[in-house]
Amino acid sequence: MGAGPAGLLLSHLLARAGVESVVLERRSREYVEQRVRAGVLEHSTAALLDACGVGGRMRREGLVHHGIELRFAGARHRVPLTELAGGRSIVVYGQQEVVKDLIDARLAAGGRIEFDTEAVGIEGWEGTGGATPAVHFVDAAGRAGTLSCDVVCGCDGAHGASRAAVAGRARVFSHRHPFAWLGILAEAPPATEELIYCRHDRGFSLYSMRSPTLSRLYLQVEPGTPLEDWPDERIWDELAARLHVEGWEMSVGPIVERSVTDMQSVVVEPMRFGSLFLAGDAAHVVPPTGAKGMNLAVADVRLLAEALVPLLQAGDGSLADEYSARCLRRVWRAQELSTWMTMMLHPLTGEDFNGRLQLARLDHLVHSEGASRWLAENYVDLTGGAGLVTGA
Ligand code: RFL
Ligand code: PHB
Repeated sequence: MGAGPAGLLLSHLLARAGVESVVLERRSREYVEQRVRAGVLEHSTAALLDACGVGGRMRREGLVHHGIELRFAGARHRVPLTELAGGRSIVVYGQQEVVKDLIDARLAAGGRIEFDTEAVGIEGWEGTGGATPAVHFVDAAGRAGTLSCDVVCGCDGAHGASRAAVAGRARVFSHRHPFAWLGILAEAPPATEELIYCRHDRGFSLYSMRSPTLSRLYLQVEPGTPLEDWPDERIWDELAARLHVEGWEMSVGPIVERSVTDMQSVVVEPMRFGSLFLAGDAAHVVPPTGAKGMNLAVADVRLLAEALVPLLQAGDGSLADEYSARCLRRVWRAQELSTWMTMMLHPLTGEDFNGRLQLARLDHLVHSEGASRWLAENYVDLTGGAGLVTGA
C-alpha cells in the first residue's frame, strides 16, 4: 500500500528476487511525481539505489556534498562531513526524482502500480499463518475491489490506512514539537555550495537546493501558520534577516512551490502484526531537521525485502520475526538525532535562557572534533554506520 519511496523500492527489491507484488496508490502518477519533499540521501541510501540498478540518474544529476554549514550568532562554521565520517558523503537529490526513477524501473519491468486506487481496509492479517490477508480498495472510477495476497506491506505514509488498522493494537509514541517549517522551492541559483543550517533569535532557517538553478529553503514558523500569512516579500525578507552574515548575499527568484509542515515525532511499535508489515512514515515520523525520514523508509524496506523473500519462497520466517526489532533500533537512534538537532537549532519564543544554551551547544559542537565527528557520522550515514541495517 503506497507508492512513496518505501512502497516503490520494496516492490522493486522484491521483483529482483522473484517475488510478485501489486502497489496500490491513492494519488495519480503525476501527483506523486511532483510532490516536493525530502532532498538528502545518506551514503547508504545512495549506495542501495546504485546496487539495485536505479541510481543512474541520481549519480548524473545529484549533487554530492562533503560538508554542511552551521550558521549562528552572525558567524559561519563548516562541518567537514566527509573528512570526519570516514570518506563518506551525502547526495542532494529530490525525493520526487527518486520516486520517478523507481516508477520508471517498475513499469519498464512490467510491474503493477495501480494509481488512483485507495486502500480502504485490510482483513485477515492478524494471525501469522492460515488466513489469507486481503486489501479492499476503491479505484479511480469509484469501483470497489479486493486484492488477496500473502502479506500486506503498509507503506502508505503517516495518514494511510495501515496505521489506522493497527491503532488499537500498537503502542504509539508521539511528540509534537512546538514548531512548523514553511518550505519553498525557488528558481534561484543556490547562494551556497553546501546546506546551511542557521540558528537565529528570529527562528531557524535552512538553505538547501535541488539543482544549480533551484534553491530549496525553509523557515521555522508557528504550527498551523496559514500560507496566506507569508507573501513572497515577507518570506525573502525573513530569510535575509535570519541568514545574514557579513560578505554573503542571498539569491532571490520566483517561488514555484510552497507548503507548511508541522513538526512531529511518531513511532509505532511493533512494526509487524501477523502478515501486515509497516514501513517508512506509516511506522514512524521524524522532524525533518536531521534529514532522516526518507532514509529511514529506504532502510526499512531493505530489511523488509530481505525478510520477505525467504518467508515467501521457503517458508522461513526467521528474518520476518526480527524485522520490527531490527528497524526500531535504528528508528529510535534517528529520533534522537533529529530531536537533538531540532532542539539545538529552533529557538522557543520568549525563552532567552534556552537560547543561550543553544548557542553554548553549537559553540561546543563546532569547536570539539569529537562532537563534530559524532554529528558527521550520524548525519552522513546513521543507517549504514554502526551496523544499523545489517544488525551486526
Ligand atoms: P510517503 O512518501 O508519504 O508515501 C506514502 C504513499 O502512500 C499513499 N497512500 C495511500 N495509497 C493507497 N491507499 C491509501 N489508503 C493510502 N494512503 C496514503 C500516499 O499518497 C503516498 O504516495 O511515505 P514513505 O514512502 O514512507 O516515505 C517517507 C518520506 O516521504 C518522508 O519520510 C520524507 O519525505 C521526510 N522528509 C525528509 N526525509 C529525508 O530523508 N531527508 C530529507 O531531507 C527530508 N526532508 C521530509 C523533508 C519531509 C517533509 N515534509 C513535507 C513532511 C522535508 C519536508 C518538508
Ligand atoms: C531538503 O533539501 O529538502 C532538506 C535538507 C535537509 C533537511 C531537510 C530537508 O534537514
